[in-house]
Amino acid sequence: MANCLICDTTYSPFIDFGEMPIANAFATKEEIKNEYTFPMKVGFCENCNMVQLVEQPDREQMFHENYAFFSSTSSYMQDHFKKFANSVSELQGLNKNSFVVEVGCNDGIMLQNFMSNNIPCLGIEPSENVAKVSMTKGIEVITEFFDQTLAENILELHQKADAILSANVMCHIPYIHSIYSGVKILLKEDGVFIFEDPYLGEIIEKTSFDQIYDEHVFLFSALSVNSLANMHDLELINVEPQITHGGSMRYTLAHKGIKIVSKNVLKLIDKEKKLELDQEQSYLGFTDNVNKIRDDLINLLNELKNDGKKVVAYGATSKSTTVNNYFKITPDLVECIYDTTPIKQNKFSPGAHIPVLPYEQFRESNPDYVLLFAWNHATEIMKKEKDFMDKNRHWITYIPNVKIS
Ligand code: JHZ
Ligand code: SAH
Repeated sequence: MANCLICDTTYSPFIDFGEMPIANAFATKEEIKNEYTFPMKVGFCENCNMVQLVEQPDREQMFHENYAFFSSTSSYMQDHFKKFANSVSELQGLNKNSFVVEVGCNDGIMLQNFMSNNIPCLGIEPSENVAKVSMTKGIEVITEFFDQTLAENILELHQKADAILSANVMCHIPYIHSIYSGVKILLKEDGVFIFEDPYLGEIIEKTSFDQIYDEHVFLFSALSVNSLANMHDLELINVEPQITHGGSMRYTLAHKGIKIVSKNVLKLIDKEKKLELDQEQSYLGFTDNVNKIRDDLINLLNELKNDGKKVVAYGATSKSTTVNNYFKITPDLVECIYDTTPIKQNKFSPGAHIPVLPYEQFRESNPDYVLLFAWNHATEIMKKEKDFMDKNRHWITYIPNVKIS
């Protein structure tokens, strides 16, 4: 039994992944001797509808000066955040007198667009190495964790915000009540708080279990975000599905009673109730679905190994840490992972210790099969590798089920 991080109700986990390492702790040979692990289990709170990790490592173990995820590694995501920023500017009529705050700005992939339109902005980013990249783009960044106290400090130096934005960050924060309290005091009367995160409905429908790892403490739905917003006198006023990260949802919140609530909100809440995302029993088959993918993938990898085929992987994602460790994929099944991120290269993947090599060596490795860990970027990556992946070379994907193409 565990207590809900949102409403303190007790609940039981519905899936147990066993011991898991830090998803982004790519390690040297020395470092793998002292790898940290934690028991990774996920549960559903029937009272407030939040799906959540039972335990999460301390935030400093995940977000620090050697954080391995740099947002701008995908050109599709660069375009996505440009459109996101433009849509906020239009919605709020932003100009040189406005103020935008982004929580978890990483390398500046979103705020660079406000900078180039002369809209004043501030990034909050505790991971110093990625924050530095933002700063080199001229963005003002506070290298601390956002919470209520920081919101109060920001208000001593700045005006209230017309828009508080965040992408793939809110679902990382167990002390979410302090975030919402901070938003409540930092947001102008007619301001908006807009954030997006992987969407629970998609994760259940596609069995995209690999969205579950240390950083993702919450899997949000309109139901759970609505109930959290109400606890802070905020109102969920819009929901917009996104195709990013395998299926995300963008939530717009405002002070209660100030803005018109879109019909989309009630529609999505109704849909979630029809799908029974508000009932514990809906989550009970999830483990069986994950284990079916595991058995199919492990059987395929063993077959390929016995046939003497060369199998490598593409994209040392955070998600792949769950896949490799829960499925027990070892370097004799997948020789190495190619990735474009320098800080991950020439290190070992967390827990499974598969070598991560520079992307530049991918083609010369001459693989027969390529396991696509960055499946959420499939369109971008498959287009980029189209000339190389000829009829003798195949992609392997595993969400929603194992497929060779
Ligand atoms: P990607 C991270 O998840 C962590 P990850 C975090 N918790 C989160 O929520 C999302 O991001 C936002 C590489 N790559 O985006 C770069 C190539 O090599 O799926 C990355 O290492 N070639 C904050 O880690 C990885 O793949 C390419 O052409 O699961 C992609 O990681 C492309 C496009 C990517 O996020
Ligand atoms: N928004 C980017 C980055 C997501 S990575 C994108 O969508 O690609 C998640 C980021 O959240 C990390 O850079 C991490 O350092 C940051 N983060 C974690 N906790 C935070 C907090 N309390 N306040 C601000 N940023 C935080």
